[in-house]
Amino acid sequence: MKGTKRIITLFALLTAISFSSSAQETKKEIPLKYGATNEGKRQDPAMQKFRDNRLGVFIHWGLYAIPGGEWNGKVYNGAAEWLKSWAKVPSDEWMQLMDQWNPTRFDAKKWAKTAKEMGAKYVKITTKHHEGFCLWPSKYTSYTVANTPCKRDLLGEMVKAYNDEGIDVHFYFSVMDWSHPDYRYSIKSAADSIAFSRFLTFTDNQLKELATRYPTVKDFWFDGTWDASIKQNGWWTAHVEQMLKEMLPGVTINSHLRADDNGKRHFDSNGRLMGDYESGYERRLPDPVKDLKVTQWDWEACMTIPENQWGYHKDWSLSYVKTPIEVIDRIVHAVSMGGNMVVNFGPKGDGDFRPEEKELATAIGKWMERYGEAVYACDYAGFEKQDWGYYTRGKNGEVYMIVFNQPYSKQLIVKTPKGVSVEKASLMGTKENIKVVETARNEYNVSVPKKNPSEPYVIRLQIQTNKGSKGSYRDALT
Ligand code: JFZ
Repeated sequence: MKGTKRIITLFALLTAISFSSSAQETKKEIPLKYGATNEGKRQDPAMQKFRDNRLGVFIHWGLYAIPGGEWNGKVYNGAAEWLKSWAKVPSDEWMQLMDQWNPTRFDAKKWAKTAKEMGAKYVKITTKHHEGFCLWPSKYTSYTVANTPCKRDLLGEMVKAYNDEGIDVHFYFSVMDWSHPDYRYSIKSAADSIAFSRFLTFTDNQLKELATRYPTVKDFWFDGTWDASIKQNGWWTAHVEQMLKEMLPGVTINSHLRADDNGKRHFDSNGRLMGDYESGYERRLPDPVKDLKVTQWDWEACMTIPENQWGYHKDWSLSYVKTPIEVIDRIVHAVSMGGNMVVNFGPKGDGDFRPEEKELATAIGKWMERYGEAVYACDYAGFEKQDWGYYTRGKNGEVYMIVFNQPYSKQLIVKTPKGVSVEKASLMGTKENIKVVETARNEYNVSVPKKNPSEPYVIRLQIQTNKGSKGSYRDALT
């Protein structure tokens, strides 16, 4: 009896607490079975590694690399990996490309070396893109490398080669599969529902197969999850996340996979991030001033080198192609806001990279070798953005200024948060100390380097917190 009484009291107390806290909240919590599972950023070692890596490469490689954007003599300007769709090629006809899949110049070790030299800490590989062709010999479909003249397990060779170079392997996986007769864009009938549930079992099998065959995989980046059929089956996306996490402790999953009970994607109906990191920044980045909310969660952006070509396209003259400095700018931009950046490569059908990509990888690698300290394991610094470039913050609290725009005044303005002072500045990669002058309360002029560097450079700031202004500067009284 005593015990029951105690439970009742406890219950009354808990109800009172939950009532008073919900009274303070403006929005009512929507009950969800398949909503977010994490509270805030994951802080376990696997997630920290994901975050500290900061720079990755994407590999888009599939049958689309053979036609390279051209079908029956017509060159399509759209993304090359979507050619089947642009040219309205039936799936069985498209899959005949498998007879030509024989990448004689493919050398996984060389690929891994290129990524390493570029300074990438991880690689995201398209195990299967929308077309449905698998880079591993899947038991569950005949559309795989095993049934091509090549026959080799290309994915397995890549996993080994990248891992041997110390590079983490992430798997890109498209749920939408143009080759599968049971795939549905939406569920409109009982027959659709039966077919689609077969399709989901097929997908589960493929995912389990990948997780079992390649247990060193660190991450799954899902794609092709935007159709109504998947939004109508939010439960399945939660199940996949759970299944992979049980099979591969520490594995990270992108928000792209997920839909909740109400078909809401990325963020659940209560506004919480689903999956472990937000993956909606595709060829775009958050505004460094207006979108600071992104610093509250983990996120990863990805970008193409031309405007929008992920798979190999034979004619890059059809769109603007970014320069190495523009790519480096985007990498730093992402890190300055607490995100990762993945730079895409679309190897050719023969297994070689186009020269432009090789040159870009070398140029990025050179810069990263010199200034990577301001990128790897760095995060949002909490300083107000200035026009000269971006700030990042290292693990020991040091703040980096990555200067992309050299000012005529020869002074780089730094505004510090309240109670934070700049003690010292030095030019990364040299012994040069940089002059710092306090110009107003929480404002400094940091001089540009004596000799104008011919590339974006990094100034390392030693800062102090909980310290008042050194000078006699006061805020204006209004
Ligand atoms: C998808 C694919 O359709 C495309 O071919 C490529 O593989 C790319 C990496 O992913 O396209 C996307 C993915 C995400 C968004 C937009 C297009 N997004 O989040 O806005």
